Amino acid sequence: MDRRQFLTATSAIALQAGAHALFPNLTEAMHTAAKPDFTLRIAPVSVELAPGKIVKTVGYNGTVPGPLLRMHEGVSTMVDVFNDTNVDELVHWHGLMLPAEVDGAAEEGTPPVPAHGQRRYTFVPKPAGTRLYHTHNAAGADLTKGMYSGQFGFLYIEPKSEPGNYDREVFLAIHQWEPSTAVHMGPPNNGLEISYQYASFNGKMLGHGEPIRVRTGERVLFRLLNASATDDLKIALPGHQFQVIALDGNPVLTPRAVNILQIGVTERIDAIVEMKQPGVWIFGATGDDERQKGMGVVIEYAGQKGEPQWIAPAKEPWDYGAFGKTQIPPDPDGKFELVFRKIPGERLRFNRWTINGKSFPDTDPLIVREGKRYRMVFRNESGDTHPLHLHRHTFEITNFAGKLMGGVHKDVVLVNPFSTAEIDFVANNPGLTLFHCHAQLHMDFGFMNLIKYA
Ligand SMILES: [Cu+2]
Repeated sequence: MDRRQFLTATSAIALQAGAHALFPNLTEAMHTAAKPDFTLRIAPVSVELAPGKIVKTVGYNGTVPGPLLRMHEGVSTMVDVFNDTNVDELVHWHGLMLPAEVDGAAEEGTPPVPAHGQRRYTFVPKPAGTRLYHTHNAAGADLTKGMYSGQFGFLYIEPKSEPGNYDREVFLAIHQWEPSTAVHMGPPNNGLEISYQYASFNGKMLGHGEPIRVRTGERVLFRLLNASATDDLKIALPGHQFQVIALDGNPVLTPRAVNILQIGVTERIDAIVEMKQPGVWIFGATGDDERQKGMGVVIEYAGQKGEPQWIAPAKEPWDYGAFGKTQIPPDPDGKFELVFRKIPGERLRFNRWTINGKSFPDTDPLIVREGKRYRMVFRNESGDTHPLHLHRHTFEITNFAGKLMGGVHKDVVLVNPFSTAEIDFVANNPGLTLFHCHAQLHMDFGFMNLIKYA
């Protein structure tokens, strides 16, 4: 470095230092303005489900589930997403009422987070409650992608005030791992189905994570998420009841105690459990096979020891109507009758799915007018259950399996085999709106449609 270069360098440093000294608040303000509230990094991750059982997948910030994002209702929030993978990604903010440009579905026009690139999502989170974020990529026949991967996490939107009638909250996300195609299920000419090798609560197989340690008399609020790519689940905690207070994060009209929780893909259940049966228990899937694959977590009371106990609960039907009220819903302004059918083994040996005889993207979009109330009538003419999800809007279940009801507001409804469900929603968030079956295997093979505002 000659003398001239030296002077230039030192004066630049002096200038920088001087600016900091003169305008400390300004530089700090500039820094803060650019600083995101959250950063998510999509990257390969190894998940140790149990000693020696390591699954390689893609997740957020090196953990599965991804970090719990706590946002505040109505407060503008910035999330920087970095994508360290070789494929364009999409982060969908599930259960939020967002503009289509940030909702996180390519079909609605949200731009992707480019491979080895980044993108900032800025939005005002609402409504309050237990939400989630997850990839909205299709997987198709590639069982490492989409929701088969570890790309999911809780997003909790704090309400402006919360009654908080519990001692503590525990977030639990359930996932299934190592999918493979299986031909043994369903009718003889059925397309390929999926079966899994392992399952986990919060990334650990039953018996391999830390137990949830509780004290007698404690009221624990479980916020549960089914983050399986394809399967609806039933879970129980022997000797205890679940006081269900919210479904899909929205408080229910009639909180009610049940012994078994049924939870469809991406559904959430908020339920309080009063700890009054001292012991060491398995909180897990009612199916023996699923528990053996790891679907569960140990609940350990203070001072109690021994093998975790499982007692099979008596069968109990799941009925959304139990958490609402019987009512004749007001007539909607418009009605869409939608029939769901399966065409066996037509897409890459997987089943093709149709809505009124057509598969996405060859479906006719549903046209709505802002401010009007619409009813969607789901007729499931297949032997599978379907978790129907509506983006960017909340709906009310107005008929479940032929019974009129109200008071239950959700963003996913699990429709039973050869059964029906009806939902009402108000078209109050203009922009392209996707609705689809949330089972990855169904949405990727035609079970999807768009709602357009006139
Ligand atoms: Cu489905």
